[in-house]
Amino acid sequence: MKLVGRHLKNVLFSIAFTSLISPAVVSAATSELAKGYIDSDGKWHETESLSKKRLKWWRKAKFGMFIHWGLYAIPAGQWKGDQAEGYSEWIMWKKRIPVEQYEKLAKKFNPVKFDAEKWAELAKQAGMKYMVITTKHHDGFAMYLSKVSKYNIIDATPFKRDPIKELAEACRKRGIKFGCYYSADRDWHHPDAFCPNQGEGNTWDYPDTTREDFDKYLEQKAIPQVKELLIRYCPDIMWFDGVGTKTGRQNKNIIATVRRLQPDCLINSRLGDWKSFKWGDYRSMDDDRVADKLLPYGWENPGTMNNTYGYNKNATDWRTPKETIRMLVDIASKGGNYLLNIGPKADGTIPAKAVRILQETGKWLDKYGQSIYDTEGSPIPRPDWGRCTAKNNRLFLHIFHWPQNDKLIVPKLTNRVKKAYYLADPDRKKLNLQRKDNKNVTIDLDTINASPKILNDSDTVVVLELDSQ
Ligand code: H79
Repeated sequence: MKLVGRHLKNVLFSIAFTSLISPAVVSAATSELAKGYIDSDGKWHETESLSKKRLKWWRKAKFGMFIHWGLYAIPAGQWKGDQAEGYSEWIMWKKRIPVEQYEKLAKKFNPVKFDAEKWAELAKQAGMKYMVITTKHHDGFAMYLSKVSKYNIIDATPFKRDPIKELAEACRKRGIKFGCYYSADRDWHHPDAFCPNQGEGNTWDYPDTTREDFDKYLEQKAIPQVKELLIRYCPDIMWFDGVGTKTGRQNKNIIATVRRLQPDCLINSRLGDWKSFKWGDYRSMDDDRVADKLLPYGWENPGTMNNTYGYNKNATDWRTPKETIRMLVDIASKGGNYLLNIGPKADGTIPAKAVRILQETGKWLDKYGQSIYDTEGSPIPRPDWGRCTAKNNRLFLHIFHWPQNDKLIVPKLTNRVKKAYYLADPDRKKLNLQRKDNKNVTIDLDTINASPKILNDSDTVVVLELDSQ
């Protein structure tokens, strides 16, 4: 009950709403409560302002934890002695593992060291404001108690605990928003979720393409499971992963399901075409991709630390904490969010390298967080020394490369400038400013007199206060 809390009204309403009223009958009259409405053709309608309202917390949050955890953590990128590079969550597809064999992994899945409190605490320490975890990846295995399919963590593993429930509670206790990743387009376990157009379906167990009936899969499994997630965990985000297998009608059906049951729940853009931003409240860029410039809508980088989402014991190309911090700054300077992924191990622990990255980033955010949270993208062109973020009348100048002679040049700023100081300087000692002919502003960084405590190897931040916004 505690978990349901503030959502209770919506859920109770929605249950009544979905069971008593057929979608076609619902009119604009109920739109206040449902935040949108379904017309007589069964189409979902809503306004941009509704989406903006829903997005408010998310735009401020900037930094979230993505978690890829499933049966694939057991092979961890290695199958029968054979290495599989990259995405370990794709091992079933890469090695064409028959359903019957892959299912056996469930019997071995017993992550006794899993501790939801520890994971949520780590996210908090890292300065992350939301968490999104895989509830079902492409392998079709539900990481929560599902009545829809026995292929789930309670019914099929010796573990018999529901990590999604435990994490949702641990996050909410700490004020961290909670989201469910759900792979709607692919399901290598279900014979009807074939996705032939992408060639990324399970063709080894189900080679007969005439059997494919995507509607059947959606009706039997995906939609009922999405409903379970919405009602049981009241997610703040439904993070759909897809590749455009579904038709417009099928996508709308999924969206309407979410809106009816959890009107405030955010939906990412990966319904329909992977590349476009046609559906949902905000845009998820391609895996590991960052926008090249400031975008006029909410966007997110679903990023890995090491070119795999699931735990891969062979992964070598780990990013450093410094690179991670700079990535976060780069993303914020373009108005986006960073959904940084971890791939926990099959025993329930988080790889030490990931923990270090998170802790170091958290330490930096403890000091410099106000230059990230609730900021907007840069109003000036990208400077060669680093990045810029902004909030009201303040610009945050993020220095990645120290400028020659300590002279930091801020290009193309038309506002009048008031003062500049190091963000980490408790005395806010003013730095000298110069501007000639209303052109670039030059700040004298005065490193000789600056305390070493206010300089940072990953990113030193200088605040520039402007006269007006
Ligand atoms: O969950 C993570 C990925 O598993 C998932 N999205 C993120 C968040 C994802 N699903 N599809 N894709 C990513 C794109 C497909 C990539 C592929 Fe490949 C390229 C499939 C086959 C070639 C990379 C290399 C994945 C498997 C082999």
